[in-house]
Amino acid sequence: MSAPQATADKAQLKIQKRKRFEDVFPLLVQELTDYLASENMPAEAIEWFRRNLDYNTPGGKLNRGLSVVDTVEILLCTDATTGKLSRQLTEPEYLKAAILGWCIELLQAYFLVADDMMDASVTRRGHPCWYRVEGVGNIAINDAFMLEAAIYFLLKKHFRNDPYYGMLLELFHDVTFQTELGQLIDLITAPEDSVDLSKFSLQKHHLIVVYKTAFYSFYLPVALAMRMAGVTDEALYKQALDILLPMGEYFQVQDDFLDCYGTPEQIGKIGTDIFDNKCSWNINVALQNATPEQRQVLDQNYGKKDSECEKRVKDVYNQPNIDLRGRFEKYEAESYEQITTLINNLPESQGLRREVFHSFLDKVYKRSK
Ligand code: GPP
Ligand code: MG
Ligand code: MG
Ligand code: MG
Repeated sequence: MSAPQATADKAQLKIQKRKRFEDVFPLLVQELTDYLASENMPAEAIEWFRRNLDYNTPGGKLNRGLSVVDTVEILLCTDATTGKLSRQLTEPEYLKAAILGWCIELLQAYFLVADDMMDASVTRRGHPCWYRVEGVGNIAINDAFMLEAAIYFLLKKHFRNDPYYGMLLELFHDVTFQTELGQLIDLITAPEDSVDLSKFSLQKHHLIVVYKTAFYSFYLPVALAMRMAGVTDEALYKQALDILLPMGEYFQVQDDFLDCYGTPEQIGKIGTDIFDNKCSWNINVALQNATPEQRQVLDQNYGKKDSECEKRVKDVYNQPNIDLRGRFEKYEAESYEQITTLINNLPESQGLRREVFHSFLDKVYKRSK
């Protein structure tokens, strides 16, 4: 097969996988809304919940959800001798993996609805943020809670009789708490009324991003899949964590970079980090390399909720001695190299295959959205 043909086949397979996964979501919406109906909720409430689910859950990249399915497939279907996939997931196996995947997408929806209010964001996935939709406003707070509640409803319905049900609950609870801790540090490091760039550091940034992003976006999909695949050796979870946290940190640095350098058409959202006084990767790298004059510009214009000020900060980012684009490209290449080394050093076992991590890294490397 020619190389272009192989690439085209791979792209086609990706589209099919996404479609199959997306097709599961309406079934879950049906189960959730049926429950409201069985509790005699008014039609208006059922419609509201359906709209909340549909507006906020699908429509993203679905990396987290698809990674659960891919990981379950690799763990359950790889032949121990050849190291190659020797079968496909059965329909019931696929469905369970996809439901776990959608539970992470619901967790993500819950976080994003709330995060957009906290960050005063304007758009998400190319549409107005949910709290900015006509008639929604602060009801979005309750809607976020309901997206979270949907996770536990679905887990109970589909996994209650499985021996690993308790572990799934524990994972969702632990990771939610960790994400909230990350969000807390993210928010209190970015007070609205007092800009003090001397409080920022890459060390602080590392702590924020591991907690607010890496646990739920990278560790959770793989750990859920490992539970479903029957992996009980705790050491393997630790090995997975040691690769997935650096991968999650790399992903959030991309998010920070794209907040400033991605176009709204690409990333589906309008960057707010400079307005919001965020301890982002960009500002930390700029602070490390700024001349005293540039530092003064940053001190006077960062976190000001003003487009002119934001532009002055971006101008500093683009100065040749700071060159954020260039530094990001270097960071991206080095991170990829480091994470690949971590993956290749992993002792291959039936419970944890290198392909799980290669496949996840492939989904996010050099992303532009
Ligand atoms: C991403 O930060 C982090 C989250 C979405 C976690 C939110 C956690 C809560 C407990 C609500 P971000 O603000 O940089 O994301 P984005 O750029 O997508 O707004
Ligand atoms: Mg945000
Ligand atoms: Mg945020
Ligand atoms: Mg961001």
